[in-house]
Amino acid sequence: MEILNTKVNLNISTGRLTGEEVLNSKKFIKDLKDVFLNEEVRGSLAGDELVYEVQAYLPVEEGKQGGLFFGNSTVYPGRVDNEYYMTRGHFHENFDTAEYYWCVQGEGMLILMDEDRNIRAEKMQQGSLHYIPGKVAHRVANTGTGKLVFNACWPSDAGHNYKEIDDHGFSARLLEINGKSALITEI
Ligand code: PAN
Ligand code: ZN
Repeated sequence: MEILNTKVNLNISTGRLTGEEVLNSKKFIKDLKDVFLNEEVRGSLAGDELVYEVQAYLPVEEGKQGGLFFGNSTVYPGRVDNEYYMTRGHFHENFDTAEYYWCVQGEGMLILMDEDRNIRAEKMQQGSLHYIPGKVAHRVANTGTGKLVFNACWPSDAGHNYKEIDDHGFSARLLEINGKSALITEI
C-alpha cells in the first residue's frame, strides 16, 4: 500500500492553499470597469489597488461531471464611493449547480440573486456556512475593516457565467449609508 502526502494543503486557520497545482488570480481596481455603481470614482482610484484575489485547486478538468473544485477568496477592505469592495459575482454556466461558501476570517455579506432577480443577503463572519443553491447568482462584499477570507467548494462542471451580471448587474447593491451597510435596490 502506498501512503502519499497530499499535493495541496489548506491552512485551516488562514484559509490559504499551498501546492504547485494551486492557481492564483487577482482583480485590481483597473479590472473592474462598470462593476461598481460609481464608475467615475472607480476610474479615479489607483488602478493597481488590489480588490480581491482567488486561489483555486482544480483537480479534474473544468467541465468534467462528478468532480469538485476548491477555492480560497480574499476580498480586501475598501470602498468605491460608498459601495464596499466586492467580487464581480456570477451565475453558474451550468445553471442548476450549487456551491458552498464558508467564512474563515473577517466580516462581510453574501449577496444572492435568483433567476427572477429577487435579492437576499447572508451575513459572513468566521464560521458562517453558506449553501448557495443552483440558479442563484452570488457575490461577496467586505463590510469590515480587515480582509474577508472565505473558502468555497463547487462542482467541476459548474462553469461561470459572468455575462449575465455584466449585462444586467445585480438588482440591489450593498452600500454604506450613515455608517451602516444597507442593501439598496438599483438606483
Ligand atoms: C468563487 C468565486 C470567487 C471570485 O470561487 O469565483 O470568489 O468571485 P467571481 O468569480 O465572481 O469574480 C465561486 O463562486 N466559484 O464558483
Ligand atoms: Zn460560484
